[in-house]
Amino acid sequence: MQVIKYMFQPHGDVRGQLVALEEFKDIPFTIKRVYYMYDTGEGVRRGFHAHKSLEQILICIHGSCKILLDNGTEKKVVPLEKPYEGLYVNNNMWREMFDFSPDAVLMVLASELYDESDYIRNYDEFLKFVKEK
Ligand code: T46
Repeated sequence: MQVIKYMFQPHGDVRGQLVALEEFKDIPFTIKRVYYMYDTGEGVRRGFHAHKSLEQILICIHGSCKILLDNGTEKKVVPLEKPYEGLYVNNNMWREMFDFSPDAVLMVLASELYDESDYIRNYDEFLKFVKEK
């Protein structure tokens, strides 16, 4: 499984750091939605689903967390620890987010608006879906 992690260019000076993200320049799709999660409780694991067509970039803009990626045959755990790194998560990929530090803010840039019908929330259905692809 190929893990695609983007290293964004911080514009740093004596004032600190600034990262700018533009669609089709830093992000490989049109950004239709941004959401973020914070105040994630200790030991919480989120996700447990795949998407039929959604593409996303996950950026832990504060603190740290880990992402489990599972394409149906292989699994990989990717730590997100820097505000300038972004994990590309394609469709057809089971994902779980865990090991959130108490101060973690996980921001997600998404290629589509929220659509519950794009979710595959059952793991057996996910395996069937990727096998049929
Ligand atoms: C994903 C991972 C990385 C909305 O109303 N709009 C939204 O855009 C989103 C993302 C969620 N919601 C609602 C739906 C649920 O009632 O917020 C609630 C929590 O969503 P969910 O349980 O799907 O959250 P996670 O953390 O399990 O998964 C989220 C995204 O849903 C998902 O697409 O890839 O983060």
